[in-house]
Amino acid sequence: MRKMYFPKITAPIPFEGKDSKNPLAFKYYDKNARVGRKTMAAHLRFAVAYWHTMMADGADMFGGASYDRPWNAAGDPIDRAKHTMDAAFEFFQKLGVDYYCFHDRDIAPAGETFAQSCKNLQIMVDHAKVLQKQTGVKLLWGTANLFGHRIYTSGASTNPDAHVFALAAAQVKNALDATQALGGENYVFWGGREGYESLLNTDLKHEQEQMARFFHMAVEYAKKIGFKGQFLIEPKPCEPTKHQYDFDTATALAFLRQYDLIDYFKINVEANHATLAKHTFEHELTVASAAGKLGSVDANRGDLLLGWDTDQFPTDLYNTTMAMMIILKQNGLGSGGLNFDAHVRRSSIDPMDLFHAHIGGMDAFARGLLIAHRLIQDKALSAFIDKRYESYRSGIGAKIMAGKVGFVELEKYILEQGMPTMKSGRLEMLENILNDYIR
Ligand code: XUL
Ligand code: CO
Repeated sequence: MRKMYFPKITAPIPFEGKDSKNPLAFKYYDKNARVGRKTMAAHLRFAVAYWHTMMADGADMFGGASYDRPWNAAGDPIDRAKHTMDAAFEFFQKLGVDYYCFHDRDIAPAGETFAQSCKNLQIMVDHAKVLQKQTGVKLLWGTANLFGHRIYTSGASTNPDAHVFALAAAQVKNALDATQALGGENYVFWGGREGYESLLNTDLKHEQEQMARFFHMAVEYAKKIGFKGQFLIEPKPCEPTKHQYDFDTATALAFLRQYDLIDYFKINVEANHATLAKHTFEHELTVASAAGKLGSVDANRGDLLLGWDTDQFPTDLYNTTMAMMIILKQNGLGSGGLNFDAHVRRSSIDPMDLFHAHIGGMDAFARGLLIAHRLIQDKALSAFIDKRYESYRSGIGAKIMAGKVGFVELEKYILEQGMPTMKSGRLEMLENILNDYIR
């Protein structure tokens, strides 16, 4: 019989409703309950992030590993990877999530040579195939770790050395093969070291052209192997690199348009990356959605008092409500989902904390979904916004929107009509309405 890694959980986490006091039960996430036309599971499409949940050890800049992780015992690296994956699928099943996400180097250890790394990945893809079949858990997205190995210190596709560019290409080729073999529904590019530290040693234009060339190669290769998943760019302004090229959603969209890549990519918005870019989570979601490019979400949060990517589990109902309003308004995330790119704190050493963390995140989003659904149904906020812009639906506003007037006609209009009258933005009233729905 296979070893159990979470023996204290003997059945999948149940839904017990909002009056339950059981910390190991969902209070809001009722997988098969319908909200509008879809089940909660279909709206939310939760995924577990393999790197944080299975691989993180609690280390920080000032100290080594702190977590107890029974699957991470010493021994042969492939055996350890298999134990880790067995533990992962036990966790997915017991938690009741349908998806997971990984980097190539999370699921399979790097070898002494590139060829060995590829072999290791193949072994672990075969292992994952069996576990996916046994459990029904699916791959939301795969990606390649192009930032951990020291060779990528000065970037992967943006590296000044073409030899490193080639290595990154070879690695992504294999990661794409792995994602396809496992039926991955998306493939993510997060360019942690695709940026620069100083212009004293950097040709910025050259690096951006390299990056675009790299993405075109990925598109070509996906076509060649018949990969139908969605390509996603995950913006972040900095960390580890000082100036990251995919700073935020607007920057990434402009890059994609400039280099004729816009048709092949959507955006994976991460909450903590948004706040690092001095945006709100909902700003980034809205910018992506307005462009028809919101593809998926890395669901987490930062810490107001800490200026870095703390990747905490999402618990803030304002954030999850706003996020779900944007997602509902665009009719869902398509092949994307809500991936908990989040880790427990250094002091949360017990594997059981992984359940508490994910239950909290899932309930926070389920609650956000329910609140957002009611807000939308009641037009509680949208009626105000609709009215705020009503002047564009008739008279001079309709003419502006139809392109029928220019500066000359508008000057004439003002000379005839005089000064506009001001209207209140009513933000305090709207905040109160939001609070009425959140309570
Ligand atoms: C890093 C980050 C990554 C990406 C995948 O900040 O978010 O884990 O999600 O490479
Ligand atoms: Co992320």
